[in-house]
Amino acid sequence: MKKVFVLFSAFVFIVALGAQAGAVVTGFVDNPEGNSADWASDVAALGGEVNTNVNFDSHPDGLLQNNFYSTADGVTLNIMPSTSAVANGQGPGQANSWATPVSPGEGVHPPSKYLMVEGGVISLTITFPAPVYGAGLYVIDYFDPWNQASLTISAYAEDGSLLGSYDSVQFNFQTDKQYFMGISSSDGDIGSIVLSADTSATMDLIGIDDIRFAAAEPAEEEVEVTADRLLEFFDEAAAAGRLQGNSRFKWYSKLRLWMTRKMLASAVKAADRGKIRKANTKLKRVYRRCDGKRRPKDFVNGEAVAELAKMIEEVRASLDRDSDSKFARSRKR
Ligand SMILES: [Ca+2]
Ligand SMILES: [Ca+2]
Repeated sequence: MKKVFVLFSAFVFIVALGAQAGAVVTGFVDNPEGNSADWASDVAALGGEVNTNVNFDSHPDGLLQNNFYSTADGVTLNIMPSTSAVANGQGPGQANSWATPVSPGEGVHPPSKYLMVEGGVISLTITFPAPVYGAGLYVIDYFDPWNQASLTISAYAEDGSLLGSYDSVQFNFQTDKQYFMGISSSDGDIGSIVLSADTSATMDLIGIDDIRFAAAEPAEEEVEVTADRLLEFFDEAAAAGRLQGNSRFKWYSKLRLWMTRKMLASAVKAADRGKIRKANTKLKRVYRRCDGKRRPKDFVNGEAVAELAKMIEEVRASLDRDSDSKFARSRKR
């Protein structure tokens, strides 16, 4: 009975570990003078490529056109109130820059086109064509020193489920100072983000500029070197004369090439039969005969020899991974 209990606890532990290994969603809102840099290094570490095109600079003045960026950058914007419009300048420019606490944010917004948001209940939804690792934007001239009108940034998966939601800090960013709010998800599963607030209590006007998002880089095609592929490579290289037996005597050179192939074939056979350790030992033996080191003397040489050695190491590493996962599976049972 005790044993059953121990096994059961181990099972629960493994299940808990599995759950923990899920996506990590992070908000970048708490560091008003450095949120954008924090966000940028986070999405860079995740492998995202940042798009900075959605900056309104080529957008005509006037009402926001939801699909203006949909063709080139794949982004759709939806703003409430819909009377919000693209304007040119430093920002809303509201006067009260003294109510404390004041934050310099990330500096005054350099004059350019931006989205001027009408006050009240507001929301900006940014939808991506394919899920992204993260997104963020600069809010200009935000005023909330008394915590009456916090801004919320939320990320949603493509199916509309909420991934995470983060509130702004309480500061006065007037006049026209920039406050970056960003969000990231380690799974790269953000389908849209929403910035929302109710600024009725503060009669605050804000601007939005420089929307950024980090698309997943196109995945590199990984070709795993298998034991069979290794033998194929050996035969092709030998036939093309790129791999030869290492001897100045022709007959001995042929013999060494043949012996090397025999060792390799026997390793591949062991791997195919699931005899991982045996295969590994044999592969190591071949490796030592083609690794370019003086001792023991290499059996093969030629221009393909370095690649052969590299491939053998790759196959050995993948055999190790296989045996590790098999070991883990047998332990779970
Ligand atoms: Ca701009
Ligand atoms: Ca303002």
